[in-house]
Amino acid sequence: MIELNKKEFKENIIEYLKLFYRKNIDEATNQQLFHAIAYSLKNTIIEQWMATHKTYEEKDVKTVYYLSMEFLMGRALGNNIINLKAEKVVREVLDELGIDLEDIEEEETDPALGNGGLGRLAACFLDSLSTLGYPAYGCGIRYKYGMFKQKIIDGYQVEVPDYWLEEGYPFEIKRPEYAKEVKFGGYVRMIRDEQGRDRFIQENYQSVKAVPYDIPIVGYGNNIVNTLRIWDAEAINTFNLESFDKGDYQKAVEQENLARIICEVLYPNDNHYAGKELRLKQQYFFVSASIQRAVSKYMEKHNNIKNLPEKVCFQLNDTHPTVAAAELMRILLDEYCLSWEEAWEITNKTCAYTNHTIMSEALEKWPIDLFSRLLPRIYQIVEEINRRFVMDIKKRYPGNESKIEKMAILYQGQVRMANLAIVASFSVNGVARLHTEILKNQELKDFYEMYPERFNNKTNGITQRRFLLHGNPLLADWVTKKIGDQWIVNLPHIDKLTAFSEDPISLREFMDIKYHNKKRLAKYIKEHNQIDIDTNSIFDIQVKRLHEYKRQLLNILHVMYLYNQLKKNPNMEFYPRTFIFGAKASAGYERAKSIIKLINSVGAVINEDTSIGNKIKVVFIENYRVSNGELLFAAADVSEQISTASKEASGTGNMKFMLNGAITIGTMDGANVEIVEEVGLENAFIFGLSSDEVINYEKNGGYNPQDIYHNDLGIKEVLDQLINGFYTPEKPNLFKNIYDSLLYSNGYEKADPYFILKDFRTYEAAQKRVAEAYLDKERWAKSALLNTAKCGKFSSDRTIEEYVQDIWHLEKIEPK
Ligand code: KOT
Repeated sequence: MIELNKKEFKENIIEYLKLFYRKNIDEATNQQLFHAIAYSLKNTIIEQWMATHKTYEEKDVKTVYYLSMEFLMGRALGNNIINLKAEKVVREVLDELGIDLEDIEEEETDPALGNGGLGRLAACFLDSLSTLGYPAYGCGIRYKYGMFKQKIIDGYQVEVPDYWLEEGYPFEIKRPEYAKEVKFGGYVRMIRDEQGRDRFIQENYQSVKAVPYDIPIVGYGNNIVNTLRIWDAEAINTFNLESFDKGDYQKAVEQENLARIICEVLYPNDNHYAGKELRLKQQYFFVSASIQRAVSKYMEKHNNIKNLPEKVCFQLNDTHPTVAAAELMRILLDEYCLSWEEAWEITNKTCAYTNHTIMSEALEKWPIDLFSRLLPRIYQIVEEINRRFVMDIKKRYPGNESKIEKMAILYQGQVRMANLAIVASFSVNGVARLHTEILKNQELKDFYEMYPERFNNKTNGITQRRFLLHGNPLLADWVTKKIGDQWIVNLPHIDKLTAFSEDPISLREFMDIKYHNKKRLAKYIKEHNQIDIDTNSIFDIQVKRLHEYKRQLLNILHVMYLYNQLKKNPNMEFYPRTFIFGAKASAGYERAKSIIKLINSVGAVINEDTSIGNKIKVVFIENYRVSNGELLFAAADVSEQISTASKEASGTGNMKFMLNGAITIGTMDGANVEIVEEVGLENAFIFGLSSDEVINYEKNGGYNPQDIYHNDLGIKEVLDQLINGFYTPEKPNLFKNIYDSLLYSNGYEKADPYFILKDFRTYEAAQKRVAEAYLDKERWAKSALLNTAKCGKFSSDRTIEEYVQDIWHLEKIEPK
């Protein structure tokens, strides 16, 4: 076991401050201290990292490469301290130096190389892979600008660039020795080589140099450190004076520009395909570099490329890295001169695909002209994959054109990436049981019929190390005191808490901790929003990306409804409630941005209205991200998981709240179904249309929200307030777009496509049950505690074990 040595750690901090900044401890800024502490910690991490890779080499292990456009890592310092089990030593040293660890952690900007659930899932998976001792690389892009920082100005979202590397990132290491060239554009020339084989040569292309940066992923207390490898682009060095003479000056400039822009920025779209050429460049860039490197690494130790699937698996995190399959084919065909059949067999045994959404606007469909111009050789290969696949369809369904229409990879001038991913992979998985069933029975029905053995479910999970041990230390300590610390690496153990669910003293302790966490959040809100909130009120929290299907609108419309009721009847029975929202909207998603403005406008009016006796407060948390997420989950009483049934593939915020003892109000969607199955219907507030009902309405052209509007006065009053200037007298038309979307169809969309009015009354009734339930403090405490106790299934450790068992077949490396 390589452990953090107290004496060395302390000396290193002092030494680094001198070396980097010419400062003594008492002169250094917190930012400088952060860097010195992070580097000192890295000393230990590096030792473990090297030892891990030595073991991997000796054992010649099989490795999974998790290919993802997004890794939403969040801050590393606190997490690394926890996973190194070094908290005690670090705190002792910092105490001796008069430094407060929490202050130092605040100095780290969240690396936010992801949008939301998909990117955070990748980060949780890396944590679990290391903790469980499985050999893995995360492969992604070193975006210069990550997810934008959100400012709320006058109630509107304003996007501010997130230059996360400004102060340098202490945990990364540049590895120029593993750089790879990635080629774009040009054309393909076929030549016949000396052995009489056809060879395909890409000519007149532009290329960039992909340079990897490695970030350590520390396992929990097991000496294992895996790698997140993110690629940066540098110009290939052709830009010298000679170029003027050669006439390729233009090309040299273009190559430089390409290198400059390719990793510039993360596309801030969640669940949405924008079809931008630069995005496809990003995809091919990191995929090509990762696959080239994985193949070279394999060939350093093995002599037969045909056994690649025994040692390598590429997991595609949604369709974004799907060019991986064609890139691997290219390498096998063009560089290793395998036959098509040989190359295809290897590719098909090496690639596996995870589907994360059925939202049609998220489906990647690249125009063929763009795709073939940018990736001419890759396109040829896709064409051939498609040609052979269409032959298979025809053989299986003679004369059935509709099968080709639905399943072909190339169709009507587009490359359909999901179809390519399914055809090229040996495994296709959804991310929650309901989602996988919808894939099999609806969205991907034809593929399921053709390849039933490929389909499987892997219900998502989250890491309890970050979202309980780090994010909620009071509760983590209490749990450990009650049942021991096994839960940290084996979350199902937390079920032992069930034994305390009838014990009044334990219940009081549990709720006391919740209260402390509510105070911590109230302090944050006071500092950031200048709003005083009642820590005895119900903290009702919805934090996630802003998307219409997630229905933040349903939530705020209900708040407006409650406010109307209270105004009319100030003495009505009403338990004080604090509605907390946090959400970023994609920069170009106008309706989502209107909803943010609506939430803020409603808050501005209600929070100032003394006539309702502070019974409702509405808070919008600016710049929701991993770090303030940890505070929010810990402080929640109620977890809002209210997506239109069938739309949320899984959700993972739902699990983070549950782990921290919040009770779900939600629809039977995504992983909510499995959450309720674990905790029991009596310990959640479920409402709304089922996914079957939603799907049925959709098949039959939607429903008519006008009936509801005209017949339900409470709803009508709320909707009318969107267009009569009730919340924004100076701009009465501000929310007309929202009003219209709820009541009228336009050329593209049906009226109320997310069934907000349809579900309004059942939501309202469920919220009433929440309010009533909260009055019985002991009953509530029991439910809350049971949510924590029953969340064992939702650890990403369980999810990873299932991926390993069913898909990756990795060998577990035992701690040394
Ligand atoms: C799609 C396109 C671009 C960027 C992100 C997506 C995306 C995100 N697709 N699905 N997701 C979410 O993935 C999470 C992890 O599996 C799920 O929990 C969540 O329900 C998806 O919406």
